[in-house]
Amino acid sequence: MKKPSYYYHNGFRMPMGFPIEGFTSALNYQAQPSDIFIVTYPKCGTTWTQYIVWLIQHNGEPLSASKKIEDDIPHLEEVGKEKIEILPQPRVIKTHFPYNLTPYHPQAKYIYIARNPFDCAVSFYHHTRGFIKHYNFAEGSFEDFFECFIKGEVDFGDYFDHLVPWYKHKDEHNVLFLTYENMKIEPKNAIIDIINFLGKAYKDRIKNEEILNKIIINSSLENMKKDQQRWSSKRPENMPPFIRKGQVGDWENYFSPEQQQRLIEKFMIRTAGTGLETLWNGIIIRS
Ligand code: PPS
Repeated sequence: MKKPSYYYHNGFRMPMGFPIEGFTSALNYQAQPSDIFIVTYPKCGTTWTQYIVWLIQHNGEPLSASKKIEDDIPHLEEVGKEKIEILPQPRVIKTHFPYNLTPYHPQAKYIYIARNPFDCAVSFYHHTRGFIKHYNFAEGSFEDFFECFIKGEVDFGDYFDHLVPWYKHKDEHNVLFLTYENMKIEPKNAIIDIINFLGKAYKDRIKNEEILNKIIINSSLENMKKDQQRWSSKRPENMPPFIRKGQVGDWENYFSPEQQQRLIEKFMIRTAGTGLETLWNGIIIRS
C-alpha cells in the first residue's frame, strides 16, 4: 500500500513544502477584533469562500490578472503570522487549524464550511496525488488514500476532530456555520448569509442586485475554474485541476460498498449525540 509523505509537527502531519516556521508562528498569531477567518478542514470549500468574501469586499469585480486569491487572503499556517500582520485590516485569513489551535478573539468572525466526509475524502485524494512535491503520491490509488483518511492519517489530522469541535461552537455570535452542499443548492442564500454575518459595513457595499449577481457569477465554479487556470500551469498535465469537479455525490464513483460502510460507521460513532448525525441525510446514505 502506498502512503503519502508528510512531515510531523506539533502532533500533525503536514504537507512537505509548508515551512515548519510558518506553522509555529501561525500558532502565535494574535487575532484582531476585525479579523475574518475562513475555517475549514481541507477540501471542504475554502477557496470558494475566499472568492466570495473577496468579491463582497470588491463590489463583485473579479481579481485582476496579476493577483492570486492567496495574495489577499493567505493561508495562516502556510505563510506564518508575519505575512498576516502586514495585511491591512480588516484581514481575511484562511486556516485549516482545528478549533483549539485557531487564533481567537471574541470580536473576530469565523466562517466555517463543512463538507460531507465522503466527497471530502475524494477531493482530498485528488489533491494529495496532484501536489507531487508535497506528498509524493502521484501513483497512489483511492484505496490507498482511503485507508489513511479513515484513520485520520492525513494532513491536518482526522476529519471528525475538526468538524465536531467546531460544530459545538456553531451558534456563537461570531461563528457562521455553512455546508458546502447548501452552498451548492443556493449559492445566493449562502452569499447573503455571509454578507449579513460580516455586518453593516459589508451590507452597505452591496448597493444593488447587480453587485450581488456579479458576486454570484464570479464565484461560480465555471468562473473560478477559469480564474485558477491562470496560475495552475505548474500542475502536471495528467493531474486534476485544483478546482476539479465541484460536485456533491462524486464519492459514489470511488467508494466500494465496504468503504462506504466503514466510513458510515465512523461517522455514526463520531457524530453520535452531536446534532451532526442527520446533517447529510440523503447525501451520504444511499436510499
Ligand atoms: S483546499 O486545498 O483545502 O483549500 O481546498 P478547498 O478549496 O477547501 O476545496 C476544494 C474543493 O472545492 C471545490 N470548489 C468549488 N465547488 C463548487 N463551486 C465552486 N465555486 C468551487 N470552488 C472550488 C473544488 O472543485 C474542490 O472539490 P472537488 O470535489 O475536488 O472538485
